[in-house]
Amino acid sequence: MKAVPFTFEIDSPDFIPSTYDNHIQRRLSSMKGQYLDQDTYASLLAEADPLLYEVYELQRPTVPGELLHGISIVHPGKVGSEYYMTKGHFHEVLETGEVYYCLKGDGFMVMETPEGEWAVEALYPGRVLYVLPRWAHRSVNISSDEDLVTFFIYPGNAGHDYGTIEKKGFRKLVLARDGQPEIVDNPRWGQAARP
Ligand code: S6P
Ligand code: ZN
Repeated sequence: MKAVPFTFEIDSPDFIPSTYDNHIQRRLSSMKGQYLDQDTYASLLAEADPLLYEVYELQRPTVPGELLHGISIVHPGKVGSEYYMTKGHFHEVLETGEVYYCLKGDGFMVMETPEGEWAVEALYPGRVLYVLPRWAHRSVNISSDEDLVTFFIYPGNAGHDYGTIEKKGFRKLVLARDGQPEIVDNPRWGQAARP
């Protein structure tokens, strides 16, 4: 791990950073229970396990004072009428904020608190989004042909709680209707893990 100030560039084709430590790839199989159309999810998975999104992380100590950062790339695609999206998570240290800066593409950040507040914010190039402490967050790519690329940065000690979303899902979904994204209530909320 570098012990001097360091930099990286993200202007290379496909927005892959010039330097990174971890390359995380998440596939359809990691989204069990999250998509509304469970039959389509199962039939797609029976044929292939497409890559939904990738994260390039710069490794730093997971302690207060450090800032973890990197690039997230959600590819275009759909499961039924629901767009490719990230798993989404709360931070383990719930009172942790996170900044996203959209570099490319067209999407939404779906957010909610444990108390049931929700918000959906557009992501487009040049837009900065501050995800408040306590808010779970999931990026959704609503483009039919372009990656959704964001730079993210958050405190080193935040940790991740994926389990709550894996079990319950998000309260809101983004679905395509007549070619346009629509925010709808998630009828499976609270039981996402159930087949
Ligand atoms: C981490 C930050 C992003 C996400 C990435 C993938 O706190 O929010 O780096 O990790 O967008 O999403 P997920 O939900 O699979 O971690
Ligand atoms: Zn996060």
